[in-house]
Amino acid sequence: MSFQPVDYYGVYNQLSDEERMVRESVADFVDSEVIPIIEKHYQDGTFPMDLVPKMAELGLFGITLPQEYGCAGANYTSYGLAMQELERGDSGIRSFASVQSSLVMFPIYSYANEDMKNKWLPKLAAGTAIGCFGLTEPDFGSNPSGMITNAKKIDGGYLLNGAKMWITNGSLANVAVVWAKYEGEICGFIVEKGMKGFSAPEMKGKHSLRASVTSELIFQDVEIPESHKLDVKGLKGPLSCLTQARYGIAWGAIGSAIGTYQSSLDYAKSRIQFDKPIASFQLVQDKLVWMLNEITKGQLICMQLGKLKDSGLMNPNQVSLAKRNNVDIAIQCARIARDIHGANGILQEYPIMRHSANLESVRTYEGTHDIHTLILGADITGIQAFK
Ligand code: TGC
Ligand code: FAD
Repeated sequence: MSFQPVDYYGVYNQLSDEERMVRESVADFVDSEVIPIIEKHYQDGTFPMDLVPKMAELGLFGITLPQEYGCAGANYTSYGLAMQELERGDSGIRSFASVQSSLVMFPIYSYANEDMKNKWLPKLAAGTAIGCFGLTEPDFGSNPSGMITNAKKIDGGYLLNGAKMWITNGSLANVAVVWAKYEGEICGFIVEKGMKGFSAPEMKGKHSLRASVTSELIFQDVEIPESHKLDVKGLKGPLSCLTQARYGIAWGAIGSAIGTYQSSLDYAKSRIQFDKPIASFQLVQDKLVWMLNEITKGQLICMQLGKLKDSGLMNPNQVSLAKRNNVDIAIQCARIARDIHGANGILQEYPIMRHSANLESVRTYEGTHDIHTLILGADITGIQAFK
């Protein structure tokens, strides 16, 4: 089913021609290619690999990076709009594009040498290579600075040992950006599929983000050439990538909320109880208005965040506010949508439970809701409350 865009405050009127074109082309792609097939993949617990070349053709991988590496060279508002539309389809599809763009292509572009950029960026942009990002470990999630994965110097490179967990696209990936301690400092390494001692078993049994592959990464004496080490030291390396990805998630969550809102509005107008559409009842209208109200506020946050980012004025704490707020309201929208759909709300014919379950992961990854509260708390009080 194709819906009219949700744009109560006319924010799309402010878009440039290019931004408008990106949003509309990704929206068409989601309506025609994602929504018809996603529920089956969700049920089967598979990622729809057929979509990868089509997403590449739309320029969705590394969309903000320069054309010399095969990328679209678009601005960050366009990137955000693309993420919004993808997540209107499914958080797993947006996750795939987020990881590829913000967590793999961004660090390779920002911190790798020219040979590595030329080797990987064009393939990642074309979707002929897939990437993943390994930061989280079994015992270090919110506190990545405690990681135990480590690199030791050997002749011509490094020996990598350790394990990562919860890694999106891990088993699909041809290349992994992996963070490990070297001489006590966090450093980044480019690890390639097929390197001896590197394996990426898939994690099974998820009730959330089922149309997304999640894996462990295991490193047993993996020899990494010197040229594969990234030129950045400390936690600011991975955190700089997370700022990019969290920015996309803030927009994406609004897409998910739009998905559950549109389905609710449509359902409320057609579902008859007591001889009237349920949309005619005040309590149902109150729920629909709450959803629209929060979506509109979330859109305004994202539009302003995009302007700040495109003008180089955005700071990471502003991204924390947007990610924290927008994911939270998207979860509440999914909960209200379930209510409005009655029993039908639990069926796979409607996108509600899928969005709702997906958002539970989105609330946790890229910094939990509470970690973003603490980031903002530290920013406004000047007092860190993490430890
Ligand atoms: P802290 O002392 O605050 O900072 C260490 C250094 O990093 C700098 N920094 C940043 N730089 C760039 N961007 C940011 N957002 C930054 N935030 C901080 C900071 O200035 C400092 O630099 P320097 O030069 O002084 O060294 O670090 P901390 O150890 O106290 O930790 C802070 C905390 C807890 C906020 C941080 O560790 C954190 O964000 N934890 C959450 C972990 C997380 O988000 N993991 C995500 C894993 S990846 C993932 O989930 C992908 S899901 C993908 C998908 O499927 O879509
Ligand atoms: P924990 O850190 O153990 O937190 C548990 C609870 O304690 C949370 O509620 C948290 O807010 C709270 N808590 C922790 N510390 C504090 C504190 N100081 N004060 C108050 N409360 C606190 N990681 C990657 O590196 N790459 C990926 O591609 C990736 N993809 C993912 C895909 C999925 C589907 C999921 C679910 C996760 C993914 N992650 C990935 C991991 C994700 O980033 C972590 O799960 C997240 O950072 C939280 O870590 P944790 O699960 O270990 O929770």
